[in-house]
Amino acid sequence: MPYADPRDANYIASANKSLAGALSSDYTALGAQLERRGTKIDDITRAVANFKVAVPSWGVGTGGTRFGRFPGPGEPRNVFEKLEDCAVIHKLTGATPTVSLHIPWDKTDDYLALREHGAALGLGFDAMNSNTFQDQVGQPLSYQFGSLTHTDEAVRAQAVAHNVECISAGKKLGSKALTVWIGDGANFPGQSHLGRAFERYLDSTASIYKALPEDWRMFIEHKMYEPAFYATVIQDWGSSLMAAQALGPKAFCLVDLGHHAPNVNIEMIVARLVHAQRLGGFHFNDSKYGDDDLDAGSIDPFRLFLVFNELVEAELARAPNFRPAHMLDQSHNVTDPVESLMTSAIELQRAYAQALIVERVRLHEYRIGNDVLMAAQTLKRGFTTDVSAILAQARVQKGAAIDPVAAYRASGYRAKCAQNRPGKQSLGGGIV
Ligand code: LRH
Ligand code: MN
Repeated sequence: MPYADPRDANYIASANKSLAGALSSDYTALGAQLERRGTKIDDITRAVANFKVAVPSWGVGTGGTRFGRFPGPGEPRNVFEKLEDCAVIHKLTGATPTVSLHIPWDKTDDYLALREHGAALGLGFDAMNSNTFQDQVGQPLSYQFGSLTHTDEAVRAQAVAHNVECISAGKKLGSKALTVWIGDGANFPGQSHLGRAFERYLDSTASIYKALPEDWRMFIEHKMYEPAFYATVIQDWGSSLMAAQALGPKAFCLVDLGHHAPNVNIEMIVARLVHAQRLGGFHFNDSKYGDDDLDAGSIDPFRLFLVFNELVEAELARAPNFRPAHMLDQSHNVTDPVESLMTSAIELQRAYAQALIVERVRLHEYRIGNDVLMAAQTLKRGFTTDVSAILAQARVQKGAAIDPVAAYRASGYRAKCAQNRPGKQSLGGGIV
């Protein structure tokens, strides 16, 4: 298969040629439709073009479950190759200029060289992710019974030191945030003292908080269950908010969409965290049952739209301290990770554009008048409007591809990687 670098601007321009005509007529038609609703399409396109979401470094390799992992061809073998794949995603979508690293999965002995490699690829670094949910080879103390909340002070100190190490790596990379997700919890009633475990969490994270540079933020990520199956120390947004408020103004709550029980009203949680001025950001993905880490917008796009509806309401209200960091956090077990991450970034832009075109003056009137049906219909009209032309136009304005997946497939990038990156056949379980 002939190969063309999908990151090359000329390649992208040539891939767009045959699609430009159709896009222009679709864009004009949608523009007329929105004009009748009092919305200027170019304003929406500009906002969508400014929308950014970080790619998880751990998402460009093939993911797995505890039952197994089926490595795909040409997987990245180290963080430098991961960045090359992330650059493909950004060049073809124009929406993912930063990468969120996970330590020690992305540990390297030369973070400045990594920063330069990223810069050469047009990439920066988003929140750093610490990992005290796995034991590393040669690690003195195990995290089997917890990390930041372990009953043994020495294990807690080891976990704190790891987080401080992530901050120093992030400083070299130009990152401005640390995401702390821990799996600490209990599998059986009686196994741990629920109150004291939380106090140990506050004590340990206070030490991490002290190590944060002035312009950094700390994102606390809650999760209902897994790997703990009875009680998780930071199980829900309430525990996360209590911790953020106890730690200080640099601590915020991060909402991973998959970390809630089915049918939990996540947009309501977002509205509350906006009100509390503690919404730090998101790990976007989708799920039907548990923390399935499926592609964003692939299972319940209406729920994603309702989350972005809250974000647009907060934006329009100029909510104080409102600067959410958007990140994807997905595991790609049966698709090409590059295709899934490109598609997911675009589904976030779709939800954002749909929320931006909602006729809010009309919606407000129906709400005040308790015209319930028309209020619901007016909101839903945003969701039922096909905004694909706006998303593609925003990509063109960023020098990206009108049809990223088609351009990616036609480039032969994956086949090239399969050639250049002889496979590593680690068939074990686990997400990476
Ligand atoms: C935990 C989580 C967390 C990451 C991990 C890869 O489920 O969402 O954000 O550290 O996935
Ligand atoms: Mn997550």
